[in-house]
Amino acid sequence: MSSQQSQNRNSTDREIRKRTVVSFSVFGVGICLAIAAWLWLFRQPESADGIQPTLRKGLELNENLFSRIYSRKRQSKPYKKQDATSEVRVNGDAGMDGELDTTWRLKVVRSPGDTFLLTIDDIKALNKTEVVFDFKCVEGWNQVTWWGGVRFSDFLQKYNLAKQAGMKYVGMETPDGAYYVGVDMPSMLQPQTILCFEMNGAELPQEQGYPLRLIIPVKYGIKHIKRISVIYFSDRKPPDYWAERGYDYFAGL
Ligand SMILES: Nc1nc2c(c(=O)[nH]1)N[C@H]1C(S)=C(S)[C@@H](COP(=O)(O)O)O[C@H]1N2
Ligand SMILES: [Mo]
Repeated sequence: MSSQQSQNRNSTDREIRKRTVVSFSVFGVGICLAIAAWLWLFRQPESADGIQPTLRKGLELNENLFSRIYSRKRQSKPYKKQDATSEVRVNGDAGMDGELDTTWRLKVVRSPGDTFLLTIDDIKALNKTEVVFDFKCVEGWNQVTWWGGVRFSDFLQKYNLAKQAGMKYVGMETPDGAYYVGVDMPSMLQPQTILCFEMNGAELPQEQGYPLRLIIPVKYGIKHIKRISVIYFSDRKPPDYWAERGYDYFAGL
């Protein structure tokens, strides 16, 4: 080996060693940063729903993105009535104690302090819309089900709630206030979203939300509130039972 060659080889070895040291240092610093970030993240106080504020911000960013991407034009896949199950599952009984009768009234809050009451016949007097869709629960089950009611958009039009339709959210509650949801207005105005009073062509059974529930095929089951008693409008997110327990507020499909 000439001295020139051995000098070249030495400088190559040195170069390799230097690069190895550099890459291990970069790797080490990376690991330290990751650990520091992890510690920082999990030392932050939890928010009310038990989720780290930084992760919560991530969820909120997702929500904003998705609510923009999915416009009012989005549709849930329609099915035929024959595809619908006759044994509809019953799931979720918050706010469902006892039974309701015809003394029930729907309270509509135009704005705080400005309300009016409707009977179920007032609602049935509007055009009926039927919806057959694949109902999906976040727990992992789904079933094709058939519902009847009035489009929420028709309801707003009939009761001159155009100004309210310009707000960002709709809030709904059971009579005892034990179950409550907030839904973004674009999803409420989607043509498959109905205030529902029928299932499988017959009166809505008690355990499915008699006399009135929400059917909103572009959302997971958690938003399909049974036994609605109050409807109100807001530019701020109404409280939401499952969002407070860590689920995504938007809950879109
Ligand atoms: N009032 C009320 N509505 C509710 C719930 C509830 O616990 N209380 N659970 C929700 C959930 S998680 C699902 S999956 C659906 C189930 O509707 P079903 O019982 O008609 O199948 O109702 C939704 N609406
Ligand atoms: Mo659910």
